This record gives sequence, structure tokens and C-alpha cells, in this order.
Amino acid sequence: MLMLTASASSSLLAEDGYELWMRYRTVPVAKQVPVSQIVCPFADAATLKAAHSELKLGLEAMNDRTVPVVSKLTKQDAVLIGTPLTNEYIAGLNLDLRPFDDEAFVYAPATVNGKRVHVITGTEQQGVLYGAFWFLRQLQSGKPLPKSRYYSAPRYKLRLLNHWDNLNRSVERGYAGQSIWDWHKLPDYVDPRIIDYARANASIGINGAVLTNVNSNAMVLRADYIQKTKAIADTLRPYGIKVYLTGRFSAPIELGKLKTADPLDPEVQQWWKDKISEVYREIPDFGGFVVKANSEGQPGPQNYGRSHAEGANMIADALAPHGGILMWRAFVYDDKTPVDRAAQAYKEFQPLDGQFRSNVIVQVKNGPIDFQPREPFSPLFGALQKTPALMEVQVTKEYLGFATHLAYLGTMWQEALASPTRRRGQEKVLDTLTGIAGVSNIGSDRNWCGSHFDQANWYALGRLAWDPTLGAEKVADEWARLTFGTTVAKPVVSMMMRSREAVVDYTGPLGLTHLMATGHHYGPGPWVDNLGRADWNPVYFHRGDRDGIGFDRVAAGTLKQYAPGWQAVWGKPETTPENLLLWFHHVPWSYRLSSGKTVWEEMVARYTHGVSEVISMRAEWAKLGGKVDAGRFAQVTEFLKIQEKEAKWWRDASIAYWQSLNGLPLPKGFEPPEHSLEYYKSISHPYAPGNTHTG
Ligand code: GCW
Repeated sequence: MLMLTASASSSLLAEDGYELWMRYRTVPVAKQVPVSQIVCPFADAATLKAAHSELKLGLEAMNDRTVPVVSKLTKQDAVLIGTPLTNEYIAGLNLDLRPFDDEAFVYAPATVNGKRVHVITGTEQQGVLYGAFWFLRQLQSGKPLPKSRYYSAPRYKLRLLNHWDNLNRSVERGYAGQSIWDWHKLPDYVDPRIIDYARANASIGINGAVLTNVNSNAMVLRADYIQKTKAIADTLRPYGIKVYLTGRFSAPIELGKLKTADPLDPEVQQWWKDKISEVYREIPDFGGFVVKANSEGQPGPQNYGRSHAEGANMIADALAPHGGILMWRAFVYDDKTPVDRAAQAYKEFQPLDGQFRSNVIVQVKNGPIDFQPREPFSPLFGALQKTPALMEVQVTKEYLGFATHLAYLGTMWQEALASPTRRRGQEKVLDTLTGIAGVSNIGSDRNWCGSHFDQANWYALGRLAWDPTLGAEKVADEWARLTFGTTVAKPVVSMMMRSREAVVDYTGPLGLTHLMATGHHYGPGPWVDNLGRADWNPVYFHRGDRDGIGFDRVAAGTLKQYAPGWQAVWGKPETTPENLLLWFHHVPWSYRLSSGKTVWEEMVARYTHGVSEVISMRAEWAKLGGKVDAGRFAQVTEFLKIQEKEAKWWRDASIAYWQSLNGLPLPKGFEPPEHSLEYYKSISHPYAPGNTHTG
């Protein structure tokens, strides 16, 4: 089988990470759960086939014995899989499958014809597949199987990956090689790797993939490209993964040769209807589109004086007869320099609440600006009452160290998901969502994500979209056990749980944001003030000068976008949590924090702490030598060294710059920056990866 690259019994052989968290390694005999056969009468049904193949692969490797797939139950310790309609043994058990959900699964230990069996079932085959992966995960991570019926269903219907992949295989903000979609060879050749991609997604419950970049290219809707998309859709279908595309608003002009893309123009409307029918003729379960319109140069309805709702509804109407959905992004900012960039999405979209068709979903980034290491949650969550909202998070680490820095994002997403909206009773952000979409970090690199630890972020996306209340630590523990083994899980989890805060500290403590270098966003650039739009410049965001620092979002009016309860908390510097202080307030450098330190002293302490956290993660990892295979151990070791070097770069460059503004000495006991500010300003990385706006 494709995934089994290293011998199952020699777990310390160098590994390359290709197997992700689906590493099925031999379990010591005493700890094995005996399984004799997999009973699956409808073994050829595509999704059941995916389920029994996976079980066979995993169980044979873990128990080091053959486990045949059969249609008749003949032995003790069999695993019975299927829906009640496809497996008569299961039908005979009359298990309670409620509450009905076509993606839910039920596990139950049972006795059938006098034989002990494990039952994995659901109302639909999809649930059975999810149950099979869950079963393997329990065994792999050494967790006991439940003693009685266990039911699990996803919290959200939409659990999506958004690939920012271009048709030329470059990946916007991609740090893991090229796109996994080899458009040129499709549809004639479908890389078998796509099957492993599907397995990985199904194993964590991801059920949709948007194949293309939101900075989109109309060509993906050309007839030959529809065939290519169809080949991918056919490959992903057995795993319960629907395919979506990005829709370029001006496609009627570029592809249809019309004179306009005005959403109220009947010819434009007809063009979309015809094009969408063409897609559905080839891909009957096509999911729909994501559209980025009137944002960062992308065309949209405002080019014709129409609103986002008018634009979205036009495409939604063409999708509706086929059951398709339209995810319309709220990441917009108009062409005039705003008082506050952070206020833009709410300003545009909140007034449109109630004007969207029922198959439109507004896709909102977790924070109001742009995937920064720390932002408060977007005020749109909970404010859109009549329009479903999808939370978009960035799995790829554009602002958290690309592929080389260790930053586990589960903690960051949990922070957003668990935030109370303070609008209605106990409502949390997670209660306001219909789904979660993650900007993919997957590429052609052998280890998929560019680094071993970045696989955890893909894993966390799926697990938290299945159950947003799971908790980042539990997810990290699952992943660590599956990926590195149960014996090293504890130190691995401890590294992961502190990693994101370390990045916040060495890049932008106390609520500072958007301080990175231009274009590629690699490394520090808090001094940048020369970009075309004011709100692209870091100086616009930090507002630092001789006297003070921070963005006064009370004066800007932005705070009013939040519920009164939050206005009360965030309205004054004294009541604002320190980790968002400079997000909401402009304060003098001498402003005193609860620690007794001034803002300046605290900033220096936190930048320094961020670096020391990386040093301590390195030390923690070093202790795992000999306990983790040599291949992955070496790469993580080297990457942590890079992270330490770059954390120090961020710290030193930032401190040098702030000192050039405030003229303050360093607090006692802290090392001065290694180089001059001029040195840091002169660093340039024209070829840093992921910087592409080309189609
Ligand atoms: O974070 C910014 C990125 C852009 C991206 C944009 C968006 C796809 O720097 O590369 O474009 O967000 O989310 O649309």
C-alpha cells in the first residue's frame, strides 16, 4: 500500500513524514486488540471499500498478522462494518443510530452468533468510513475502546480546505513545494498521491476541498479544465470529499467574451447559469464556489456599482437548482484609505445581513485584519444574524514563520472559537458558525506541509471542525501520539502548547500587529512606510512615535462593532487584557502594566521571552534524540535552529526600531540588538517563497 514506506516493525528507521498521522506501527502483543477478520458484505461499494482497505492496512500493520476482508462472519473478534442496509449482521442488531446524521458513526461492541465483534456503522457509508478512521486512531494511540455504544457526529456540515493553488502549480503563501494538483497532466494522469490526500482528510473529517486560489483565474472554468476538475472529484468522492472552485467575477468577460460582468445584466446571469450547468453535467456533486470580490484588485460587483449581495446572489441563483453553495469572502477593503482597516469587513457586510440568498455563506477570517499571530475575533461573528457564516483560518503560516518555525495553531483557533460574543446569553463564536475553512498548507513536499510539525495544523483543522470544543491540547495530544508515538507525546505536546505564544512574543507582543516585511511577509519590517496604500504599511498599524505606541480603536470607532459587553472590557486600557492592549489603545511608552513594568519594559521582556521560549523548545526536543526516528528528528532539530536565529532577528530588529522612535535605553539586564537598525532595514529576500499573485 502506498503509505507504508518504512517497515512496520522498525519504527526508528529514518522516516520522511509522508505517512502523516496514519503511521500504523506494530503494537506490543500484550497491548494489541485482537482482530481476526473484517466483515463487509458490500465490499465493492466505493466508500465501504475505502473503509475496509484502511482497516486492513492499519490492523495488519498494528497486529502484525493478516486480517482478511470477508462477507460472512466466521470468527471471534471480527470487525463488522457497513450501514444496516449493507450489512445484515448489523441490521440484526437494531443499533440506535440517532440522532440521524449522514456523516455520523456509531461504534458498539456486540455479540453476533455467539461471537464477540466490534461494530462500526452509520446511516450512510460516509459515517462508516469516519468510524473506521476513529477506530484505528483509538488503537494507534493506545486508547481503550468504549465498553458500550459510542456515537460521534460532526458539529459543522462544512469542514473545508481552501487551496490557494494556481493553475501553474505555484501556491500563494505555500511553503511546501508546488501544488499537489498537476493540472497539466490531468485528467489523463491522476497522481496516486491524491488518494493519500483523500485518506488523510477523511481521517480527520474534512469533507470539501476548494482546489484553486481565491486570487482566481477564469480558465479553471474552461471546458478542458472542467474535465481536469472532474478527475480530481472522481478520485476524492469515495472519501466523502466534495470539490469546489474559486469563481472569478469577471469570468463572463474573460471566458465568455461578454462586454460586462455586471450581475444585473441578463446575459451575464445566463452565462453563469450555463457555465454552472456545464460543471454539474460533469460533476453532479460539485460543491460550489468561493469568491473573493472587490478585494486586493480582484474584480467584483462594485466595479458595476452593485453591492456584494447583488454579486453573490447572482452566482448563488445559478448554483441553487443544483444544490451548490456560494462562499463569499468578507475579506474586503475598499480603495479609499480607511480610518481603520480592521473595521472594513463589518462595515461592508453587517448592513447586508438579510439580503443574501439562502445558499450564500459569508466567509469571515478569524480576526478583523488578516491572520495575524494575535487578533481579537472578527466582530462579524454573531453580528450576522440572518446570514450563515464560515470561519476562515490560515493553516499555512504566512505570518507565523512559514514552514520552518514551530507554531501550533490549535491554540490560536481555540482562542477565537471559544470567545464569547457577548451578544446573546452564553453564545460563543463557535455557536455562530456553519463551518470552518482552512487555507491549506499542503504541497508537493514529501512531508506534505513543509515541516513535520506543520502537519499538526492540518490535523487540528479537521478535528476542530468536527468538534470545536475538543480543546487544542487534546488535539495536540492525539496528533503527537499518532505522529511521533505515545512515549514522546508529553514533551511534544508541551512544545506545541507554548509555541504560538512564543511567536506572538518575538514578532509582536501586547497586541501589536502587521509588522512584517513587504510582499512576501518574511521577517520584520515595522519601519515600512512607503507602500501605495496607507493601510498596507506597518507604521499605519502600530502608530508608534516618540511618545507612545498602539492603535486607538476606541477613537476610530471600531470598538463599537463589538457587543456592549466587549466595549466595556476593551474600552479602557486598564480593563483591556494586556495581550490586546496595543490593538485597542495608543498609550505612552511609560504606561504602567499590572506587573509594574512600563509598556516599553514589558515589550523588551516579551520579545526576549519569545526567543528564550524557542531556546527551551530546542532543549526539549534535543532530549528526544533516539526516541524519535533519525530522519524526522534531524529535520526538526535544524528547523528549530532556524527558528531561534529568526526569532532573535525579529526581536533585535524590532527593538532597534522602537528605540529609534522612543530614544529609550534598554531596561537593565537585556542584551542590546546585535546589529544596527540600518543593518536590519537593509536585509532583503526577493525570492522568499509563497509570494505570488499570478494565476
Ligand atoms: O493574507 C493575505 C495574503 C494574500 C491573500 C489575501 C486573501 C490570497 O497576503 O496573499 O490572497 O490575504 O486572503 O485574500
